[in-house]
Amino acid sequence: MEDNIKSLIGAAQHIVVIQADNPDADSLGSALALEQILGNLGKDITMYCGVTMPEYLRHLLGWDRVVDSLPNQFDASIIVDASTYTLLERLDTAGQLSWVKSKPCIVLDHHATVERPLDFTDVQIIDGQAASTGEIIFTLANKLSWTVDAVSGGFIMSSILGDTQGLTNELTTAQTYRVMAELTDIGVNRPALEEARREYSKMPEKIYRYKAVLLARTSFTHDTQIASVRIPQSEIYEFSPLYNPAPLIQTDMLQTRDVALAIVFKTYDDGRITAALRSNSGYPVCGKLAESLGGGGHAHAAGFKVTDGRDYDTVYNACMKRAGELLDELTHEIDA
Ligand SMILES: [Mn+2]
Repeated sequence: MEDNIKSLIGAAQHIVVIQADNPDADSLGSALALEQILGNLGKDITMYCGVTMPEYLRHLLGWDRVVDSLPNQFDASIIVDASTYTLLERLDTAGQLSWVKSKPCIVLDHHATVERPLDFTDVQIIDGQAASTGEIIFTLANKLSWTVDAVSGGFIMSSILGDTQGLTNELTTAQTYRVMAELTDIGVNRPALEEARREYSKMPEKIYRYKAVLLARTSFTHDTQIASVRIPQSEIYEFSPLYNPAPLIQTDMLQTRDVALAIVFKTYDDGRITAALRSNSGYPVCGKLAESLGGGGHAHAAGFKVTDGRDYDTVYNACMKRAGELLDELTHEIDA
């Protein structure tokens, strides 16, 4: 597998590194690390993502070199942190997925099970044990004797810290700590990375005051097990460009005693309703709840979108009813 990658990269001069339509610190850190590592080998690298890099990722210097259209000419591509068609819709819609398909393509990912897996690529390294795609790149670089310097190492460490939420979640393994130690040895400074990240995620005063409004508006229902809030379109337009309102309060909701599930509804003037669902460990209800309303996701993080004209009260009541049932089922399982 590594030998295939070595020969594909060796034969290519201009390589496109592709992020899926949900960029995060892992995908961007992986793209920037590959840009640095392969750039040092004399390759020309273009970083692509169909979606604009969100504000909170802009501490990763070089984010502004990511473009949203493929170059006319390239020799090979590397897709990072994704291995599904579902997350490459922008590329498909732009009519450019066929360009990717017509040339050698490498996938580096750590999502073990995905819907609609990519089936046209030449080599795939999909390691479900790796905490992040950055960790896979570090291992690959060592095997192929590609030099990881403090710059590319910093991007790799950022990708690991992003997906493991600072080495705190279950993705973190002993190997993750080993990679962190080796990155530290080559000069990567974690405190400096953390400081840069904090600086870029600071909120403006206007958002600080808006957070108080959302906290006051939060309802606690179902014996305080469910925290929820509604954000209307006027507020989305006013505040979203400065800060994403859901993460602004969802963490605090989940840090409130007895709360199992945190729901942020957004309602739009055209009737569209969306909901972001997050739950505490021990309450794996988000995916099922989202599915019951036509959405999807993971056990502890999911979402849904309603566009069929049902009004807010109807959707809210259906969501709360199903959420209550799912939480009660869990409680009963624990009792039994
Ligand atoms: Mn990842």
